[in-house]
Amino acid sequence: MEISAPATASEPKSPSSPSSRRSRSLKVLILATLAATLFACLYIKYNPNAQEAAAEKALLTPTKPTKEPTKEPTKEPSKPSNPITTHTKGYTLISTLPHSRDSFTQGLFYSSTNRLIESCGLYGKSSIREIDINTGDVIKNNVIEEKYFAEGVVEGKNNQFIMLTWKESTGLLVDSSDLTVTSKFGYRTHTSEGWGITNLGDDYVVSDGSAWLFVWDGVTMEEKRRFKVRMSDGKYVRFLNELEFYKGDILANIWYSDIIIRIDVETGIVKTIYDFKSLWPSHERSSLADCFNGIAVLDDDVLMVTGKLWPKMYKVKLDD
Ligand SMILES: [Ca+2]
Repeated sequence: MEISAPATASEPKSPSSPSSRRSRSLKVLILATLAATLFACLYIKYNPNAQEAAAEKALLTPTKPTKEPTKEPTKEPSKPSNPITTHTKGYTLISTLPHSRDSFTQGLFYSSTNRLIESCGLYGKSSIREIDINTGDVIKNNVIEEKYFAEGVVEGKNNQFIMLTWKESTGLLVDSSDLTVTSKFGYRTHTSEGWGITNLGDDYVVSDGSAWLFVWDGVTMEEKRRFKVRMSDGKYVRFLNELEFYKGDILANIWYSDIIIRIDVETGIVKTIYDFKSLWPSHERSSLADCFNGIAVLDDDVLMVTGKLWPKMYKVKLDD
């Protein structure tokens, strides 16, 4: 009986060198990697859920920013396609009348019942008063609480006047018949201050000493929109103070200047600068007088203007 030697499992069926085995293993590895990549691509391409998961993973994976975020806008605000050109104009003086020297004028308006109403500032001295339109005499004066520095004032709804306060973020509702404060409301602005207020249809426009104007809803007193006031070249105009609605636009005193600007309410662009430097030239003023402030429209064309602690009020007509 012939006995053959048993073949071992580990014995190669054909002889090969170690280097050729490594080369073959490498090829297998490369082919396997290519096949896996191809499979993954096809899987993602034809599986929407996988695409979504891949996109979400990319969003959630933090990436180091390549540069610091821009803190300030680098571009100027875009100019309107049909820009308004700012013009400088003057005024015509009609007449003058006395102005109480204790009037630190913050707001001035002429009511629908033909009453000239003025608000006066300073802590402990703030008041709302009615002035005789013919003589300049103070007919009625109501001093308000010491903690409030009165600012702009305007005619409101339901026989009330609305008066702002400087840093108290509080609006005062004033009974128009006796000028007493009947209630209050809170508000917020860009600077947290209140400066000027006037009508805009059923709503109100408010300034806060910055370049912003705020449109408040006439019923809720909530802000509906805000816009920045700028010259036709794009430069912002700060320190907007007392306001007045005039022929569809807004007039504004600029704090510590002798000009009144006329603002387009849709674009915020200054249409006209009215130069009042000659009204009471600064070199003629006493040291007691403060700045030009206070605008009231008496009728279509006639305005009353004055200043804080100024001895006169002036009826003027703006040049066309
Ligand atoms: Ca006014």
